Amino acid sequence: MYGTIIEAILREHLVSGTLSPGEEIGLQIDQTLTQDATGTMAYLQFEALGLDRVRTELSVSYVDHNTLQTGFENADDHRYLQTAAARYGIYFSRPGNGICHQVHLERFAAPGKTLLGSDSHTPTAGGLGMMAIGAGGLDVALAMAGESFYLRVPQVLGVCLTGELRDWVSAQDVILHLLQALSVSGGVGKAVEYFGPAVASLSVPQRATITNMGTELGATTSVFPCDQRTREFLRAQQREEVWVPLAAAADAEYDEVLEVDLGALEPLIAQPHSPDNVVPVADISGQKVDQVCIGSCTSSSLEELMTVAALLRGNKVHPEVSVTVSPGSRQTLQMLAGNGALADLIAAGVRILETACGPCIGMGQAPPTSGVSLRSFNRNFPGRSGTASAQVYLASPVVCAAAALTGQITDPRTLGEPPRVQLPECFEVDDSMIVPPTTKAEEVEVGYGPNIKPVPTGESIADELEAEVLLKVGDNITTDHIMPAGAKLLPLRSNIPAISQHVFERVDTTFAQRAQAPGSGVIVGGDNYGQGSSREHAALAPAYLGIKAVLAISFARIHQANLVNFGILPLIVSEGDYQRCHQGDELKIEGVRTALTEGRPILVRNMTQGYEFATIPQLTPRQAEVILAGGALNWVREKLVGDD
Ligand code: MIC
Ligand code: SF4
Repeated sequence: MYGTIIEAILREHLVSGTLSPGEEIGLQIDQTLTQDATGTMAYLQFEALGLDRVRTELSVSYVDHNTLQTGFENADDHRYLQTAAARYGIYFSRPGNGICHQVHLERFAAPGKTLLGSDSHTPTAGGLGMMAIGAGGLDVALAMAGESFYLRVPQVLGVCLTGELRDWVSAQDVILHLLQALSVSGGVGKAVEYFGPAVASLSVPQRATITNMGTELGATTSVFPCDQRTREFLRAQQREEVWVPLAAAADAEYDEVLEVDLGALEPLIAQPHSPDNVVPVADISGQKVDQVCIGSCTSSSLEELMTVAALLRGNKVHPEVSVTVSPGSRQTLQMLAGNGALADLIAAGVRILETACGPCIGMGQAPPTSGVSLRSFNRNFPGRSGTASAQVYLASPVVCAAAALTGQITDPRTLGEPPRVQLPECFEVDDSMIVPPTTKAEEVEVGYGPNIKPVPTGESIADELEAEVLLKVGDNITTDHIMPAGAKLLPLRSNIPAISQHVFERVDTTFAQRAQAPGSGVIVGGDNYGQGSSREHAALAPAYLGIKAVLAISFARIHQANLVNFGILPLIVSEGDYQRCHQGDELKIEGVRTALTEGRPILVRNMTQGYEFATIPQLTPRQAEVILAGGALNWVREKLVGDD
């Protein structure tokens, strides 16, 4: 990683450890962000640390995921978040102000700084040269308390961009191309750094689309250089003062290099049910669609939505297609309203939704039974849309707009000349929906509604575990499988006892009940277990049900850290042992504490089948201490007491 931007930012923020790939380091975090679906837990955990004020340079609390308010629960969460923000010195971006990643890019992100966010798409801010990383809420709470953020040093994958995007080809096609090449686990343990002559041809919002969806590669983060285009963007946001030039050294060494010729790309589309199931749009054109949703933190910038509006101007959406647009931020919505593009969308028959995550996280707009939905989003995991039988496809906003007009998947190149939009020199800056920290914090009373329950704390792990394999699942299991979201469940994010009853319900409706009865159990998973969202509920809720360990061939980064934070043992098993183990098998795991202390493999006896196999705890020495302490909150408390 010598000479890379990633190395420079890591070095400048290094608190402990050395910069060799795979080693755990402690990083100083400059900024944090949270959103409402993960934020309530993060702030409850921050409160449990007993500090008066955050110790970061800047922390922002956004409300964007759950804005439906189908009952008092959300409204109470919003009140809690707003009062906690005021109490602890945090900026509060009110519901309606936009999706956290879009607003952060526009208003707060700063090149060369570190950002930790309790949302997996936090790397969006890498589009302007920030080292932005997604994590569980507890890690963000600890960063707000001034503690280091721990991560394994990633390898640096350098992506050299050459050529220039052709007509109708978008930034989303660049990342869909990478997903096709590398798969949803191709970026695990890596950070992606873009360089090359074509970087300058991409605007900051285009770069942010690419870094945003870099999350789907499993990458720790994705970063673009900070150049004159970044400076123009920051100037247009009236924030030029945060600009600093950032580029890799001429002799920079990447662990791996991949070249992408932008000029060779064509419009691409991810088919159900994985973002890496990518084919050229032309290959499946003619497939009828029932729904088109444009928006999300991936592709909802002013430029993209103006292009969509220009394409729809004077036309009507297909009568059998329900078309929605959710602008990424209030700034974008306001500017679309001001320049007439919003009127064009409305006239074309588009359903305009709130500036929020909306359909992306199943908050409304569930497709019809077996319906085909085309979305400019980043994830099409099974059931995430709210309809189990839906077929969700992912593509760029122009591909979505083309289908909105024709009623079928359409290669936009068949539509002739693309619309050219003229972007204004300046964005309309109005931060009135962002409440800054108050100077009278001590007078603020934090409001807890009845649905906000305390965060359960873990117990230190026993030396001997006897547990049944409650569930065996395959490869690439997502946190949407483990802890589903959507309109019914997001209101329960502040209530672990209630939400835990829904763990794995899309896979096995009996899971929660079966897990809770004995009070201990293990899960067996394949490759890349826990990919996707950063939601710590996918660890916290199983821990609440009594899950003690997950045995998997490999783990996704954020989920592995969340398991450790809540005291669940992540154990690596070989492919053969994975195959051999069955659901319902009784396992005996002995000498756990000694093995963890000594950093040794842990032997597991399969009592049902009568054989023994070795597992490797996937833990750094610090993480072993955390598991021994019964989770990160206990570990930090012990550490703070020890420091006194
Ligand atoms: C997602 O896109 O899955 C989410 C919803 O934004 C999650 C966070 C959450 O589950 O609250 C993420 O990406 O981390
Ligand atoms: Fe929101 Fe979807 Fe982005 Fe997650 S991926 S932050 S749900 S818009």
